[in-house]
Amino acid sequence: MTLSLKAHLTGHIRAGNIDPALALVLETVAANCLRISTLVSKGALAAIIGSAGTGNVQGEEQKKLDVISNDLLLGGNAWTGALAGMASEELDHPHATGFDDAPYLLLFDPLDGSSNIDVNVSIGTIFSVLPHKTGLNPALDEAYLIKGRDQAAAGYCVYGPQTTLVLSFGHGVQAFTLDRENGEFVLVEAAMRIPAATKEYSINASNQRHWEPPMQRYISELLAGKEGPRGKDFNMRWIGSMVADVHRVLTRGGIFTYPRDRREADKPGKLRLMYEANPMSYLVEQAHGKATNALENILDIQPTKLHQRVSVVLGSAEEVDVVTSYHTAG
Ligand code: P6P
Repeated sequence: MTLSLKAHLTGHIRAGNIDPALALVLETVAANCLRISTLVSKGALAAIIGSAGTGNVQGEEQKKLDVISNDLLLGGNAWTGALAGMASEELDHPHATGFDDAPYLLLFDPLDGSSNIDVNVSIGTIFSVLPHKTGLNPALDEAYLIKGRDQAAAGYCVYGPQTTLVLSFGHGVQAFTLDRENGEFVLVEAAMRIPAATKEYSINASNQRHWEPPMQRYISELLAGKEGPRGKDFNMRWIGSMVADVHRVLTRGGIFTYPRDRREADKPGKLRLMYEANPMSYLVEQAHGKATNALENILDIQPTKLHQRVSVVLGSAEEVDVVTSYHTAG
């Protein structure tokens, strides 16, 4: 029996596992991801390739699809009455919906991996749903500074050979693949699980000389293969889109890391905590993996800034434990 996203959510509402407002948020995000997927699949035919000629709060050049996806998610999620506000990688500050008493906040990276857009490599949308603490102004950053462990839900949509939506609201991790013939996201995996052990790692090896010594030690041991201290050969993958690399880890295991870089002492890492690391870490833990900043669980980090960055080590528990042990050893 094929189960659509709506049927899946309806079953969990009936079982008392999710409230209707949160289910509505997830359904609306999915509908907007479908629209983004359609645009992405058109590429140059839709005149949406290339730079928008603007920059974002991260100091990064915005691609046209970054801006289009961001606007689509803002407009497409503002009307439901379930969200008090939204925060985006592409916005300096949050956008209040006007429903100030609504129960949730939505945070997103509208198009992760946009440097891959022009070369037809998988990209995606990453989202996090936080509880809205009434009394906190949803137009201000501080309403969003909630630990990742307290997320109500998290997920991503990867625009690749298939368009696949992966999400969790605390009852494991489910995957839904888009059936373009009827516009439905169909359940294809009811419980994604990351194997504890792996032989596959994911890192941008060109930064090797800038890593801290514990990370240099860890990666050199993987490279040493079966003759080295790990006693087995490893394979490496690096797509350059977190959403695609993490999807592979959730699907077949592995360890993904973007460690802090000694070139930028003021930045603890490249990836953003609130709308990249937290949602992915929530999914990874729900799938029996682990996610740390090489020192502590990412989900336990108390945010202090909306766009703060973090070092990320996530995936198969055995490997995350090795990396964290090297960084916390006296
Ligand atoms: P690099 C994409 O820009 C991103 O934020 C993540 O999706 C990805 O994992 C990382 O940066 C890639 O960074 O330095 O390899 O280009």
